[in-house]
Amino acid sequence: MALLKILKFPNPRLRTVAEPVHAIDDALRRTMDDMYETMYAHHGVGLAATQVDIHRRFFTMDVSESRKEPLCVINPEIISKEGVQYDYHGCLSVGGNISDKIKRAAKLRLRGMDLTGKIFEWDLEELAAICVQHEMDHLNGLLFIDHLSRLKQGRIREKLEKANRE
Ligand code: GNR
Ligand code: NI
Repeated sequence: MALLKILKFPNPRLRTVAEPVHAIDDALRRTMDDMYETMYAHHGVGLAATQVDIHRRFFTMDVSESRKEPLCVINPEIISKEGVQYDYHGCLSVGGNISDKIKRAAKLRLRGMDLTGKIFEWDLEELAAICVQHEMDHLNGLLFIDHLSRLKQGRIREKLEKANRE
C-alpha cells in the first residue's frame, strides 16, 4: 500500500469530470487500498478519486466512530434527496483550515457498486449524506467552496495565497 498525493486547490485537475468505471480489476482494488490508507492518514471521512488525480467515478468513505468501517462506492448515483441540512464542510484538497457552512440535502438514497461488483442501494442521513454529496461534487469537478458567495471565495483565495507565500 502507498500514500497518494492529494491535489490541492487551485490545481485545475480538481475541475476534471470523472468517467464511469467499466471494470473492477486488481488495479482498481489496489488504488482503493491506497485511497483508504491516504484517507485515514489525513483523518478524512471521505476521499474521491479526483483528489488523487484519478478521474474515474469512485470514492472511499468512513463516517464511523471507530474509523474501522471503510466503504467504497463505485459509479455512485443519488436516486432521491429529501430535506435540507446546513453544516460545516472542510476538504483535504482545500486545506488551510478553511471550513464553512454549506446547504445540502438532509437525507438521500444512494445507488452504487461495491468492490465485488454488486449493486446496492442505501439510505443515508447526517454526516454520511453530507460526505456522499461532497465526494460526488469532487467527481463532477466541484469543490465545497464553489457553493459559497463570491465574497467568501475571494477571501479564501487570499488566505490560501498568503499561506502559500509564508
Ligand atoms: O474529512 C472530511 N471531512 C468533511 C467534513 C464535513 C464535510 C465534508 C467532509 S469531507 C472531508 C474529506 C474530503 O475532502 N473529502 O473529499
Ligand atoms: Ni473534499
